[in-house]
Amino acid sequence: MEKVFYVTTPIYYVNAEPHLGHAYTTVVADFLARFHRLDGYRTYFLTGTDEHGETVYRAAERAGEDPKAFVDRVSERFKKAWELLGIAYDDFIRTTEERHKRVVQLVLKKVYEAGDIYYGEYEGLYCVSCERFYTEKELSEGLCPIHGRPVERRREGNYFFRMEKYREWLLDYLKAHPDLIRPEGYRSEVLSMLSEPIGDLSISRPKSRVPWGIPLPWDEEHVTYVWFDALLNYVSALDYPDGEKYRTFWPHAWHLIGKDILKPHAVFWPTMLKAAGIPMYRHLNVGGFLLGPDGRKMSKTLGNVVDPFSLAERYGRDALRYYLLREIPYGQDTPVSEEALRTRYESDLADDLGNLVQRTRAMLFRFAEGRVPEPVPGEELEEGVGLPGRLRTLVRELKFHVALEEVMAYVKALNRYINEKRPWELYKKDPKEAQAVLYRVVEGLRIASILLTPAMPGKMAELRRALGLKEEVRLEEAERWGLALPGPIPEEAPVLFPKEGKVEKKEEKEKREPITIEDFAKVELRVAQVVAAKKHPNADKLLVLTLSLGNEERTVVSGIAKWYRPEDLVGKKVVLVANLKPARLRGVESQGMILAAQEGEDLVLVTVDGDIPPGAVVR
Ligand code: ME8
Repeated sequence: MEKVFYVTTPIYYVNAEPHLGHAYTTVVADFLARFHRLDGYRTYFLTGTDEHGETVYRAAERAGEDPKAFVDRVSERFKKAWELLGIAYDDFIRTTEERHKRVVQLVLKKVYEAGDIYYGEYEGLYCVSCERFYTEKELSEGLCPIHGRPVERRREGNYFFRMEKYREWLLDYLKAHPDLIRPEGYRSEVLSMLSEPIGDLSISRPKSRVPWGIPLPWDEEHVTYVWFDALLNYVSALDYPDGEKYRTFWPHAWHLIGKDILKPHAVFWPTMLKAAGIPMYRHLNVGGFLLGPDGRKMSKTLGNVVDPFSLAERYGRDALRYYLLREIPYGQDTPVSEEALRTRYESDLADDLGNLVQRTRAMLFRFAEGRVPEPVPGEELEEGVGLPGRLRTLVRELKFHVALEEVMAYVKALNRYINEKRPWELYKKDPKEAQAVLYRVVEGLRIASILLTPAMPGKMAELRRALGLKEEVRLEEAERWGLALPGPIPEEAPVLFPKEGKVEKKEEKEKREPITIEDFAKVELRVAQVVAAKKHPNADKLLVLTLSLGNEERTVVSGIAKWYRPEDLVGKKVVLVANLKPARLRGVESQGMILAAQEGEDLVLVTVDGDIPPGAVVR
């Protein structure tokens, strides 16, 4: 099989800022492009902006800008957004570019000369936001089904494309290619659209009303309808008709769209292709809607959009990408929220994956001299067997959320593997065996990191660096065991997915090496009674305590202000580390430290159960 892959996003209207809905489709496309590149495909990834048409023209008017200046500016915002999200497109097409206009005029001419375009009068119901006419039946309670806004009855002299002529052909094509439109539900929708006449398509607008567009080559008084113009971006960017890119990539085209633009892509576009003598695309992949906090489609018209810029800034681009891919079953409408993103971040990324890297590094330092140990044969975990192959299938079937779930199940299994093997105990009996366990974990992480690279390219490169693994990878390397080479790991590595407090705490729990009773005896613990407590003069988080040890008093500074009020402490019997070297904390000398137990955000002091005088030894 020829390994070539071409993926496109819709070209977005520049009438408003990019939001999370646009980001989603673009992230999916980038994920697919990266996945295929990693898998050795010759890959081409196209995105861009749709800059003609009435909506854009009016938006420019509202902004009080010249249309060209307006589209230049907003188009840049899309580029900026994609940069922020780590979108590695190969080309960004703008429909106002010469290379695009040329192709649109070429195709128009071809179809016109073939007799598939004619002039006529049109009357219909038009939604200005959608830039399209609706039939009575398509409206929802008389309103635009997408925007919920009134439609206008319009009568115009237009040129028409003989779309109906190709309906039977398209129906047959769809039946012969059951995987053309995916997921299945959208295919059925299209089949039912095609089960009755679709009519011809108006493909021009009078210049007098919409001056912002590509003129028809044979009639300068009309500009091309924005959809006939826009759809052609998918081939104009490849230098249709005789570009090398067109020949290479077009037969492998995967279009990604949202379900709002199903009809243009599933009906207009194939019939246009047919009329122009261009072969059909390979797949039309249809995503569902991201729903805003109000449960409605996130859209600029509805004003319920989530800003991808600020989410990427706060959680990191890779975490946002992961969230979108992991949370949303492709094709289905899914509510999205910052809260759900935070939950994924904390549980999947910080607790499972990030923590696994941290504890592995810590154990490599303790039990393997800070090195990746000698390779040992064989995967030991069921979850890891055949994983890359399964992933390939899932990704090609658009089941991204399941694919990521499977990799994360493997990560969880690696954590369990450590817990079961207990390298810290094993090390005492059989250091070699402890190192073998660690090698398997490093290998597991290497493999998981490759599989997660298309979703989180930056973080996974960081992960490999933290374990002394090579950063550049190929998918097939995830299918081979034992590629992690013995060698030192870096002394320092940033926490992959920092989470205030908790990540470090967990780490501390596991960092402890076994100690002897003599080691423990070095610590002098005593019961101490709080006789006075006040706020630290220079630090909000600290309290200054006066403790009685019976025949001696101590001043101790303690970071418990968040949990205890000074007045509630007086009289409490706590446990003091009495032989700790004194230290100055924000200008106050602390003569020891009191013990507290902490879990996440909760903290309680260790107190003494029963009657015993201050100064008593604790052991
Ligand atoms: O339709 N949920 O551009 P557009 C999921 N220019 N995806 C969403 C979304 C949401 N709430 N909101 C937007 C156009 N999208 C035309 C396309 S292509 C030749 C011309 C995504 O700016 C989704 O992919 O309105 C949808 O199809 C696309 O943005 C529409 O972008």
